[in-house]
Amino acid sequence: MAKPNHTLFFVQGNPSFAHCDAAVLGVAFDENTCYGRGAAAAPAAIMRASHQMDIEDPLTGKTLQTAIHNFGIKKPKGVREMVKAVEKPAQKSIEAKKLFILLGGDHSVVNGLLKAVPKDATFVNFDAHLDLREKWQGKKQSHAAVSKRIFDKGFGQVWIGVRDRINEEEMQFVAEKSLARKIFYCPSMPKAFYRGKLFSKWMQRKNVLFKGIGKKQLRAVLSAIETEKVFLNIDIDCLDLRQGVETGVPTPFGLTLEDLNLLLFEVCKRKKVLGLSIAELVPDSFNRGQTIAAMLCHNVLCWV
Ligand SMILES: [Mn+2]
Repeated sequence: MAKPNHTLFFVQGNPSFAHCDAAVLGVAFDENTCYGRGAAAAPAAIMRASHQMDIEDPLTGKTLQTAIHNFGIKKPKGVREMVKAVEKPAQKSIEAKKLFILLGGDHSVVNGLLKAVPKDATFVNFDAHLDLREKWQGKKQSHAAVSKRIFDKGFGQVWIGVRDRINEEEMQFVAEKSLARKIFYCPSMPKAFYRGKLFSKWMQRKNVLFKGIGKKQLRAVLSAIETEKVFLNIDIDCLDLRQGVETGVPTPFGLTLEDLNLLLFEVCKRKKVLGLSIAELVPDSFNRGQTIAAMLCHNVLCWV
């Protein structure tokens, strides 16, 4: 159950599900990581950090009025229990047309969404990684294979923030399934990027995102999302490390906070957002990453 400090934005109370506009579930689970641990502590840290924020929409100046039901923070033992813990609250929220906020945990928590999200929705993945491996370290439900699981279920996907180092297995899959136009890169050296042998073969030049995303790039991203309904799937490692977030698989370069915000704003404005997941955040002792994550939740709540 939600404890007083385990609520999103509101210190007291927990609005009943029937009377809420959105619902949040925390999943303290990081068993599926392959490098840095600590994401299990993120849900509580993000909720705590949210209490320190001014809850005003930066664009309208209005205070956030959304009633958010809290499903609490689950501590599942093992993948199967984790998937089950996510499935019911996700299904209940999405069916009742309430924005579902899932706070991981490692990225594998998204496996719990696959039954709940309707098939006519696109997963908009903000991630440094494609996560398109068939399995990783022998696990099909690894955080490094989560996009492949989404693909297997037949969902559309778009990736934003993917970096230079992508393995050949994933690239071949991208070519086979003609996914190149769905992937937007944040390479370390955008102009030199295409001289690299591996990349010139697979990728689309117009999909390289430069800092300070312009109208043209924004249009390309939006047109790659082919459905009205979307689920926003944020792996916090989409952000450039210099933005101050700690994460399980740190990857230099990536999206700035400004660009991530802009992309979220445009998607919220133009699409029907069913929910939002934030995964792979490792809370830091200065509360930077968890405050950024709380802000992202807040912004999406304001903009949908
Ligand atoms: Mn990632």
